[in-house]
Amino acid sequence: MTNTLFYSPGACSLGIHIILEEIGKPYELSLVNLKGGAQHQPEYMAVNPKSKVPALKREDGTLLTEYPAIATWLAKSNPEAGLLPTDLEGETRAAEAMAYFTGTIHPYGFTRQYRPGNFTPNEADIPKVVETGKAAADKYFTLVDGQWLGGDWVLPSGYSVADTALFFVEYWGGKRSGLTLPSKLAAHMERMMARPAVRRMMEQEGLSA
Ligand SMILES: N[C@@H](CCC(=O)N[C@@H](CS)C(=O)NCC(=O)O)C(=O)O
Repeated sequence: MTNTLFYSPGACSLGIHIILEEIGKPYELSLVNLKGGAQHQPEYMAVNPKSKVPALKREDGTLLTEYPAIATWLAKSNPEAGLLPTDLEGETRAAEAMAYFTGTIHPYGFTRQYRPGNFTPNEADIPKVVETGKAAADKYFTLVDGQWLGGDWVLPSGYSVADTALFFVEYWGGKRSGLTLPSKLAAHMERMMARPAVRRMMEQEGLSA
């Protein structure tokens, strides 16, 4: 048996898909059509009652959810891939970065834009919620850019799972929402898209560069 990633093309699960490609061991993909509402159908809810992707069904049959947890588990159970620092400070900084990208930028910058109805019961407020999301994403990107430590990757020690989490919000901002990414993040997104693992993920998910 192999690990199975429940994903939807272009959703935040794309970052976990990159990690699986970086590791390079066999895995399976299982499509959850978010646009068609498959996440709320009994078949997927029996797998993941949270109705979200990413979710990873592991070789032992157990399910793991939440991006930072899945990313950390994959990195630590495949140490030869070098996707997470092994020192306490490095691992903690990776957790800090992933928490911000997945727990702040994703919901308050992008879920607001893509699912505004989750944030207001009033139809008339929808355009305002979308605008608030765009402005928030801009502000968060500026903050991350301003705190950039100067290397090619999020952590000074090198490429890690934190880069995959930054990439999915950069991709949404730069390629889907029409935001202008600050220079360091724009360069990071390009660097990510040059990685063979990212190219393979994009091809498999049908995403354009
Ligand atoms: N806290 C979760 C959030 C996952 C999440 O929001 N996934 C989105 C796709 S990017 C989703 O499945 N949305 C479906 C829905 O809200 O109906 C994580 O970090 O993994």
